[in-house]
Parts: sequence; structure tokens; C-alpha cells
Amino acid sequence: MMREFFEELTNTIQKYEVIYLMSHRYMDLDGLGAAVGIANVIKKYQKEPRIIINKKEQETAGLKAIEKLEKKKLYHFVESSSIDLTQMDQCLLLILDVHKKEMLEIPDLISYVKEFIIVDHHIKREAFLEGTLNYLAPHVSSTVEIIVNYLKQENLNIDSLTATIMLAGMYIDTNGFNVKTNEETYLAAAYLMENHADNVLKQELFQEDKKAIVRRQKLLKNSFKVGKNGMVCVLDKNIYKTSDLAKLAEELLQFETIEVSFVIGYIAEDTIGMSARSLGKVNVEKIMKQLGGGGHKTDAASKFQNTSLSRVKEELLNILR
Ligand SMILES: [Mn+2]
Repeated sequence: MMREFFEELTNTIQKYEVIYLMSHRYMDLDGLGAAVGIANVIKKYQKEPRIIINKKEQETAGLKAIEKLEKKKLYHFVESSSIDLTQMDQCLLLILDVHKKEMLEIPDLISYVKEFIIVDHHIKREAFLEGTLNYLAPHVSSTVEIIVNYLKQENLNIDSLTATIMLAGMYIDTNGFNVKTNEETYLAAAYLMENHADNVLKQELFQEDKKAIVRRQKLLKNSFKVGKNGMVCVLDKNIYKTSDLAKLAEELLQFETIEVSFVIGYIAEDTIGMSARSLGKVNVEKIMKQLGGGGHKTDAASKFQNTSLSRVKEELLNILR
């Protein structure tokens, strides 16, 4: 089925001149890695790939990767805010690492392009998008892994920086090749190593300045256990990025016996965000839905307007207890 999908994808790519690549808001390295990977196939057919980015909302590792790619002038990046929807009617759009309209970097774009195609590895949810072609493979570790198989089928090799960023995407989505990882995952990683993915550079992408790490550790000190396997962390009154909340929630999962984590903090003056993560047994999407949010089984989030940190904490504890 994957083979046939790739063949049809190639046929479709050949019908267009300009092909846009877009992921979810707060694109991560899996989304970016998938985009740069597929851009190589598009170039093979002498078509023009354009990758939609949003630097203002980009987390550090992704931003570093984009800046390195820009320096090498390997790809054509377009800022999300500079997209003119009315100029899109002759274009193909490839949607990567997401299949829900409201999660897209530009949700409305799907109604302005001639056709769109979806490639994703998340579990299909009730309200999902359907493109003219869809490949939803929830058993696959990452969107990058899917795209590696496409590159292999197209007999393509890629440059070292692209391979590195793709490997970093797989690394993120498998939590360091610890979850969702099987033989196929390693085979895809092996292809990236053959294409000279640089493990040192990959680690550098994830490096942060000392201040950020120390600050996070201070915040984690205030976390407390809920039930047998839950960990909750309520931040101070400073305003944080949603990606900070997510990162902290992921770090809480490293504590022994913890299966599920929640981080609560201000993300704007009048808005509190909650980020939830799970190792896989507890479905955090269900919990976030009860709090007006959503997401995936292992990572989900919610937002609250005009309330206080302690009230949001109580709301969560009421559900968990
Ligand atoms: Mn992904």
C-alpha cells in the first residue's frame, strides 16, 4: 500500500510546478525533516518545493536547523505570514505530520490550493482531513520514517545536513529510539547514516544554553506526585512559551515510576496553558478533552482564559482523583 501511495504521489507531483509543504503549528523536527526529505523528490522531477515556516513560533532545535539550511541555501523557505492565499490556486499542497485542519500552520490554505495530500503517522481522529491522496500510518515511528521509504523507492540520496535533520526528527518522535521503534525504524535511520547524517551535529541541535536548563530544573523542583504514576508541575507567574511547557512535561516523564505528566503555566497575560505527556498507557488526549483541549494519546494540551494557576490545578486534580 505504501508503494502504491508513493507512485501516485510521484504522479501527482509531476502535474504541478510549485508544491508547498506544510506541517502543524509549532512545526517540530519531524515535520521539518519530512519536508526537506520530500523536497528532494520534488526537485528530482524539476519541480519547485516551498517549505512553509513560522520562525516566530519555532522551538530552538527547529530554528537552529532552519538557520543551518538557510546558510546552505538548500531549500526555499516561505514565512507563513507572507503567504498570499489568492495566489495558490495552481499549487499542490503536501501536509506533513498532521491531519487535523485546526492544527495546520495555515488552516485555511487547504481551501485555496488546487489539491492537497496528507502524509502522517498520528492515530486518526474523528475529525480528520481528507486530501486527494492520504497516507496515515499510525504504526510508523515518525513522518520522517515514511519519507525515508519514499526516498529509497525513488532511489535518491540526500545531503548530509538534510539526513542529519531527518535523523533528529526520528530521534524526537521516538524519544531517542525508545518508543514506537521497531526494525523498520532502525532501517530508516540506517539509510540516513548511509547518507552521512552527523550525530554530533544532531546533538548540537538539541543543545541549549545553560541558563535555560538550570531554569527548567528549578521549575521542575516544584513538581508533585498525583496518584500512583502522575506528576504535576505548576509554574510561577511568568509567561512561558507553549514549547517550554511541553518540554517540561517531557522531562517529568523521566522520573522513575512516572507514566503521565502535566505542566501548568501562563502562556499569555490572560491565558494559562496545560501540557500533558504520557508514556503510552494513560490516554492524555481524553483527559485534555475533559478540560476543553485535545491532542494525541501520548501528548495533548489545553488552554484556559481568565482564571488562575491554582484554579486550573484544581480542575485537573478533580479529574485525576
Ligand atoms: Mn511526528
